[in-house]
Amino acid sequence: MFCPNCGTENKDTARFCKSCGQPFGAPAAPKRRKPSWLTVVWLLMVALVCVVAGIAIYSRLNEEGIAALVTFITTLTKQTPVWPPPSEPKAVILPTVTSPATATSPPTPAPPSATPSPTEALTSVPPTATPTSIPTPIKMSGEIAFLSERDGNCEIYVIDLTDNSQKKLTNNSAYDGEPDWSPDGRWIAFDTNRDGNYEIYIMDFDGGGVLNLTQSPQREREPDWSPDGSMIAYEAGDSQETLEIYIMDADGANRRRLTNNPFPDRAPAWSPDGRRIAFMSKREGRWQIYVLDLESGTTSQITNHPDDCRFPTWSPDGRYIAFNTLTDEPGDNVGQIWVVDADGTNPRMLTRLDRDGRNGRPAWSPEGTKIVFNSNRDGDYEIYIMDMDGANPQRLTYSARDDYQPDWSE
Ligand SMILES: [Ca+2]
Ligand SMILES: [Ca+2]
Ligand SMILES: [Ca+2]
Ligand SMILES: [Ca+2]
Repeated sequence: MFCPNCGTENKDTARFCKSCGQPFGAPAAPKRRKPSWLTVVWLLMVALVCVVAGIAIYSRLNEEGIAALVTFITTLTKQTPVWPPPSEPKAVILPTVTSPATATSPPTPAPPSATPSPTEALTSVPPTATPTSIPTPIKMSGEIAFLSERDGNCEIYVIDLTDNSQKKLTNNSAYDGEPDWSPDGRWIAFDTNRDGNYEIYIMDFDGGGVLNLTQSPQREREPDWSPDGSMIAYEAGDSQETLEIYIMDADGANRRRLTNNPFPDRAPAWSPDGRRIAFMSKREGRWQIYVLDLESGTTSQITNHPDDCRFPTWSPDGRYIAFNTLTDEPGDNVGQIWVVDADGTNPRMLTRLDRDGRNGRPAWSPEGTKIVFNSNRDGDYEIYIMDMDGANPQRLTYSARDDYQPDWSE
């Protein structure tokens, strides 16, 4: 080794320089300074300040901030962010779907009552396919007379609602139609051209006792018994355009004309109190419903509808008049059943179809809770019953030919 003092080379084992006497020996390890107590206190204070500051910052951060921070940190470490911490699985609550029908929306202003407008039917009648079998018979009281062409000719049939059985009352090659029950249910008035032109006939409830009441060269049709059974109202004229309203005794005597104007007046319907007769008239251009007061002789217009209004019929309590509308636009052949208060207010449509179809010829049940009518909604005409608000339509006939013009026995 060389002496660090004089540079003289000495033996590696020498302890002193042979030239200058410098002692060699192992270099002394540097002395480590022990940390003083002040340094320890200082570090503890710094750590305490950091903890306090961390708690303060944590308490001021919201969860989103912390979550973002965690996300940032975990992104750096390529771990899936988890915030908030996983908890117990919760039940899945699907959002409530609010249908348009029940959605809360501003009420639609009511149309002016002077001009009847179609109102939403309480229950619409969806188109249905023609059933292949007749369903369970409807159990109700009374009988419904109607016209059917099921045997190739217009004949009058009766459905007994207690067992849904049907029987044929007329049997000839002429037209037989527009049946109307007498109030006591013993007779049915109808019209037929079996004697050459249309006459008012009556027959008993099983088709016997047929009697021609009018025997005139005019056409007499659409009979309607008075509520006490003593008289019959009907339409008569030389042609379809000259029809007027008439009444006669139930034996055909004492015929009197009630209307007299250049326009056709048709289909009389006696009010339950016997004081008024509703009918349809074309005096305003379209068929509309009118009511004639038999005491005063005054006539009131009941409907003012853009479509034809036809075949009025009183509810048994006299409060309402049912009728049917019929559009006559080409290709738009739709008929609906309506009810209006007997004074002409509050018209409402009971039927509504999504496709073309004719609903017509309404007649009331004896209790006034149901309405029978004819409709070709399923193809050819059939007889249907519905509640007086239009709900629960039920089909009564299933023949392949037309069934129409129903009337419910009282
Ligand atoms: Ca016939
Ligand atoms: Ca006649
Ligand atoms: Ca007339
Ligand atoms: Ca039919």
